[in-house]
Amino acid sequence: MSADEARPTIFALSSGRPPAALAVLRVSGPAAAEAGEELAGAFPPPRRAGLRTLRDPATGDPLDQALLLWFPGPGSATGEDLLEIHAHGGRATVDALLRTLGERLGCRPAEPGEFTRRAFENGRLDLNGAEALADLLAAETDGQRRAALAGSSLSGAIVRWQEAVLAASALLEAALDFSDEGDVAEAVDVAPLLRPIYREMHDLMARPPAERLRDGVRVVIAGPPNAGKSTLLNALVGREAAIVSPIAGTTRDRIEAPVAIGGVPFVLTDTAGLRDEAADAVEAIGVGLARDALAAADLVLWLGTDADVPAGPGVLKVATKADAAPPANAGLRVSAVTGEGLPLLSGLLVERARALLPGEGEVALNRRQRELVAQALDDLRAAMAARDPLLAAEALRAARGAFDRLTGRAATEDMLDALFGRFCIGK
Ligand SMILES: Nc1nc2c(ncn2[C@@H]2O[C@H](COP(=O)(O)OP(=O)(O)OP(=O)(O)O)[C@@H](O)[C@H]2O)c(=O)[nH]1
Ligand SMILES: [Mg+2]
Repeated sequence: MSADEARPTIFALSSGRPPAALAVLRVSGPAAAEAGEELAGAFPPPRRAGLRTLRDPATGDPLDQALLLWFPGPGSATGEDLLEIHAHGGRATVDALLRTLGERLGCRPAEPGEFTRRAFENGRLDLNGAEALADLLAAETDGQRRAALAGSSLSGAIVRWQEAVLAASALLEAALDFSDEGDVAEAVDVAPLLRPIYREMHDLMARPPAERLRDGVRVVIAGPPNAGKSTLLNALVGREAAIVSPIAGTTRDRIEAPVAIGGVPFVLTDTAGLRDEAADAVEAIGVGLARDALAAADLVLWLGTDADVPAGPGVLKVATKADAAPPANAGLRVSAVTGEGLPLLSGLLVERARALLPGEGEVALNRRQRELVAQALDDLRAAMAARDPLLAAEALRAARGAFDRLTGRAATEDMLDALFGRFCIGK
């Protein structure tokens, strides 16, 4: 029995939770054909839909009428034999089909991300492609969706980098092979081969990180007690996320509210009012948390006086209670009561946030990718600077190792578990 035959055949509901008009079930693995034929009889030709009656193989009872799609491996999404069943999406139908598949020898329910993991293991996509796919499935805004689509093009860039480094390595090895002992390949200069990809990787590192688009731009609302911070948060997110009261010191914890404004993902954070003399120990803790939040913010909405504006970039001054009180600062006047200034403030936030996010359709690196690209950049720099071709060859070998970890060719089990665990069952 080959290793492939030993692999369990997995199945799952790949579409959303029933009831729904349709349910898409997928069966992948060496026993997919056998299980499917017992269920549905002869398959339609590969990659063509065919209507079949599905039957319980034990009793012959009809279970459903469904469209079948047959993708023989290795040219399928998972790289192995893959059957797609487009059935009716009622709960009882889906349950009956899953139960029947589960009772088949060699078929077991798939774990989260297992279909994608098999695609990765069978070379259908690399680790970056899998990450881009996970981002695409998690995308809630248009920008996230576009970035996820752009992310899959990183794999192509890495192939080019690998080729350039391999060409440089070959040049060095050849020179080392042919040189005399005393005259070690002084004429070999790999820099012209490496400089273009070095520049490309360097530019990519300078771009805004992918996490900010995935997790949202962090906007912290800060200022003295009773300034109207919680009221402003509620107005911006359009729901009562934070308690509002006329008592100074109402907010003690950090309150985070994710929201999409103008298609841009934000996490707005309401904080305890900043004052030196906190009323009690709990408020003092809240003030400490507020200062931490300020330090980690991408943007700050400052509701206090001009004199107290916190240091750092990305501070927008906002003068609240425009309907009732004199402005606290020279910033934008807003009122939660009349709505004055709120659309303008939302617009300003979106404009500032866009500058902090990856450009539309641009590849952006996530933390894992940045660490590995940074390592490869160090190695390339060392290779270009090395006078000794042996050292240069060694540095290029290290760069190739970093690329292998980037594509997942040298990925660890823990890393793979963490990534594929992000997927839902059926993907
Ligand atoms: N007239 C008017 N009152 C406002 C406005 N915004 C907030 N308030 C009132 O100001 C008081 C304090 O509002 P909060 O939003 O709780 O203020 P805060 O800055 O979160 O206060 P702490 O959490 O205690 O630091 C409440 O009574 C609000 O109703 C506004 O735009 N106009
Ligand atoms: Mg508050």
